[in-house]
Amino acid sequence: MTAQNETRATIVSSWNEWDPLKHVIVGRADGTMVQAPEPAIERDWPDHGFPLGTYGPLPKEMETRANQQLDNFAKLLEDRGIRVDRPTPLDFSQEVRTPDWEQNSMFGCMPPRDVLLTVGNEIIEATMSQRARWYEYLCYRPLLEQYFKEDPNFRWEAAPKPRLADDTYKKDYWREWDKKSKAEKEKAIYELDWVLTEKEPCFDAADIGRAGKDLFVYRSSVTNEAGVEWLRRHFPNHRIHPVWFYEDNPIHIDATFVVLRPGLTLANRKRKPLTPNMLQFFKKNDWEVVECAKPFLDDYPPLSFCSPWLSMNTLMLDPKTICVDAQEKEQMEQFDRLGLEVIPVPFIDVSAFGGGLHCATADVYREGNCEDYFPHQIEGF
Ligand code: ABU
Repeated sequence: MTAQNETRATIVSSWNEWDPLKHVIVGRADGTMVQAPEPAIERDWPDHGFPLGTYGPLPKEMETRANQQLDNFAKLLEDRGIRVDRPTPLDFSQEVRTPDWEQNSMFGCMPPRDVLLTVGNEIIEATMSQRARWYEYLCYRPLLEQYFKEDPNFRWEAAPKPRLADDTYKKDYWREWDKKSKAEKEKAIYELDWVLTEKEPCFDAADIGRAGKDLFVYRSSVTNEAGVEWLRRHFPNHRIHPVWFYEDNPIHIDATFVVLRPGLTLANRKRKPLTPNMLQFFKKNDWEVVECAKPFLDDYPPLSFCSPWLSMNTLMLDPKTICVDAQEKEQMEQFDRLGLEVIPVPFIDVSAFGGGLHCATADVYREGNCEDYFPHQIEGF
């Protein structure tokens, strides 16, 4: 924490993705692993030393570069008067277990956005849906304990820990997926036939886009229908909108469909919305849906499970100011044309550690209240 921020009292509150940001968590790359295989995912990167079935730490020189970029980003935020806290990494190479399963490794703690969902004065630890990420919340416990002591109004919540036993997953999902024809994969996309069953609620916090009273929840490969339903029951005063898109590797709304600020969303140019009435909903409320620019990369970078669409994975510091990965020239130009002040942030080396600028952060405090940005609701959305 810088001297100017040392006195900022802890208040947990954030209702959306754009109000002035005053306090944020920025992740760390330390010890991040190429995860061991499990029913939810299998990494297969033979050209980079991790063929199917293998796992281990990402190379040290990659970790050093990623941490340099994360530290520089944290400093940039602090220099703008934003308080920055950091998680406490664990030994992610350790084997973990519950009574239901054993898993040969954990993952890391670069993307706090995946784990922590801030809605108003509440932070929820998401269920997560991979065994390697089941214990990831522990990296944030020192901070959450501190916030609990310092802010008497902070509501600290944890969604029900899923058992992630074998029946949480469709049997042999990935082997069956590889055998599917193009038409069968297409069918799976339309039917939301992803690896999770509906045995228990599962969601990643990064599948939720926050816009005051309205929360948009991506029915992705890591968030099932029961997860959406849990969120609906947990937030009775919000309107929960499940959304889905044309994508065969669906993960996280923050590289898919981003509510940028009142009246403006950024839509992935490839992952077209499939949700009935979704675009009409935004139109009816006078929100513009802008297709994102062409990303810098054509394909996934080495050892990364994150797509080139991290180009859209940005952090709003206030409704006019946006942090963008410095390599994404076309995306920055588009934001410039949309009237945003763009802050380029070198972040290319962080991708393999689990995401971009939005993933690498979790809101603790933004000014502002819970507003209704969508007074015109549409039946069935
Ligand atoms: N955590 C964001 C990853 C999204 C993507 O790979 O497209």
